[in-house]
Order: sequence, then structure tokens, then C-alpha cells
Amino acid sequence: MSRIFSGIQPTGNLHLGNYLGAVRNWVRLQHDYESIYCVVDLHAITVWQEPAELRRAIREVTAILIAAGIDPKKNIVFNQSQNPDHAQLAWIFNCVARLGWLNRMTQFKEKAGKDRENASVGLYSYPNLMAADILAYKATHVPVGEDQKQHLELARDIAQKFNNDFGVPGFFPLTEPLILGEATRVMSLRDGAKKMSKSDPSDYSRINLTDDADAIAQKIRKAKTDPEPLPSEPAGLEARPEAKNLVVIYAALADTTVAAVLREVGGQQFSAFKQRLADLCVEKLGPIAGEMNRLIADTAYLDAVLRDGAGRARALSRPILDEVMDIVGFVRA
Ligand code: AQP
Repeated sequence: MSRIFSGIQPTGNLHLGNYLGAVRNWVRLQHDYESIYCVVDLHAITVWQEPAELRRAIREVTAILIAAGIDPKKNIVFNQSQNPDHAQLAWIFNCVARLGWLNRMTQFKEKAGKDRENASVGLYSYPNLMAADILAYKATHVPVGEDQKQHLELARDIAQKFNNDFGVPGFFPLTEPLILGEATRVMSLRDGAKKMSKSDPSDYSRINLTDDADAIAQKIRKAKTDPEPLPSEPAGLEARPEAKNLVVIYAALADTTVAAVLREVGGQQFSAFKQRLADLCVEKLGPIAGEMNRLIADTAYLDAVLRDGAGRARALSRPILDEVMDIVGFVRA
């Protein structure tokens, strides 16, 4: 059976982009694949995290995944730091990946910005840890948003080089990304050229999965658009990134296509469309926020889910890691 691995960082403010680009697809794929969903707390600390806030966010993300419909009994849900195999394999991959490969990673350039010399070494080697997350389980598919495509390609390069260097063809699979749905790259509500992001300082740039109906309506009302009415065909959105973003979000939430939405709303002013979009957002996200609020109060339950998931994850990864240790030439006495 094909195996899925995917991760999400507990860095606060989970948003509509994370939901449409990742979490909703996970919910849909859980019935067709053996699925491992990971709260990637080791990735989170590549930039500074307040310890108490990190602990809270790990539980909050776990609650959101369950509230969104991921069944933690059928699938594995756990936090990365509870399975040490990720970090162990990441070290080996640090020695397989080449500096030149990491130098090309656009996410590092974006996140480190001008203050590159002051970025953590972890932020730089982040893609090697991501490759380890996936390959510790020999996952065949990774459902992600479009922004993670480059990291997935690196994971394939690492797998290939490991297999070649050690003469073990096919040992690690060449994992395929699954980039699904209409909204593979949801953009900021304030700037159609930037992706919706947890770390954007403006809360008005994103719809958080914890926002209530009023906050959602207000953010959509204030979302940047242009003075033109909605076009009747997708081509009419091409030079209008903010307008396009709102239509894409609507199509994804309504489970339809951009063309179908425009057939219905073409010619309308944005004020009317924004009201429809706000109603749809509240209809789809409201129940998740409600269930999340119920679950977040039950720390004992969430911790039990993570503990159980980590045990089951390790049972899968340990035999693979043992084989890797033998292949590399370490002595396991
Ligand atoms: N804007 C987005 N549109 C579609 N998919 C997205 N994802 C993230 N942003 C968008 C997908 O969400 C999954 C989890 O992402 P992550 O937790 O690793 O966080 P990230 O990609 O670092 O998300 P952010 O919001 O952009 O965080 P910051 O601001 O910290 O950089 C991934 O599958 C990702 O593709």
C-alpha cells in the first residue's frame, strides 16, 4: 500500500492556506493511504519559539487536525520530537546532501532575508530534516502546498544519492508530491504577490482557523481587491492577483472550479461576492473552530493521541533506521 507522510509546523496562526493546501487534502486522503501526519516541532525551532507557546501550539495544531476530520486511530498523528529517528536520519542526510543543493533553496533565502549570517544552521539544513521525516518511513507520497515542491525535489535527490553512494538501488523511494485542489497556493489578503503565511505580521493578511465569524467577515471585507467587477472567465483574472485569490479561495471551499464560480458571479461587484465568500468561509471553518475549542481543553486526550502516535510511528521507522545504520557501516552491538 502507498504510504503518505506530511507535516505541519506548530508555529501558531494556522490559516486557510494551510487548510486548503494541506490539511483538507490529508483528511480526504486518509482513507486511501496508510497515513502519517506529523506536528513538526523540530522544524519549528529553526526560528525562535517561546517554550510555553510552543507547547501550547503543538497541542493546538493536534486539536485542529482532529477537528478537521483526521482520525488519529486510523492514521498516525504525533509530534516529531517524540520520535528520535527523524533527527538521527537527518544527520546522515546532512552528510549526503551537498551545500550547493541547499544554497538553491528559495525558502531559506526568503526566511533568512538580509540577515542571512544570523539565521540558525537548522533553518539552513531544514530540507535535510524534511527529507528524513519522509524517508524514515519510506513514504511514497507527500501531500503539500506548492511552496514545498522544491523541498520535495531535494528529498528525491537525497534518496537517489544515498541509494547510489551505498549501492542500494531502490532502498529509499523517490517520493512523489501530491499537490491537490484549486488552492495550492493561497495568497495574502493584503498582497496578491505574497503567499498567505503564519508569520506575516498583519493578522488581516490571513484567515486563521481559530477566527470567529465576525473576524472572518471583517478580514474578507477588508481584503484588497480592485475596482473592476468580477470577470466571466478565468482569463479575466490573469492580471488581477488579489481578485483571483478570492475567487480561487471560493472555488476551493465550494469544491468547484474557478470557471464554474465565474459563470455564476461574473459581472458582480466585489462587495456582494465578498459577503458570499465570508458566509462560505464561516460555514466551512466554523465547525472546525468549534470542535477545536472543545478538544484544546482536553490536554490529557491530546497528549495521549501524540504519545500513541509516536509509538506507532517509531515502530515503523526503527527497522528502516536499523537498516540504514547497517548500510552506512555503523556497528550496532
Ligand atoms: N499559502 C498557502 N497556500 C497553500 N498551502 C500552504 N501551505 C502553507 N502556506 C500555504 C502548506 O501548509 C502545509 C504546512 O505548512 P508549514 O506548517 O510547514 O508552514 P509553512 O509552509 O512554513 O507555512 P507558512 O504559513 O508559510 O509559515 P511561515 O509563515 O512560518 O513560513 C505545507 O504543506 C504547506 O505547503
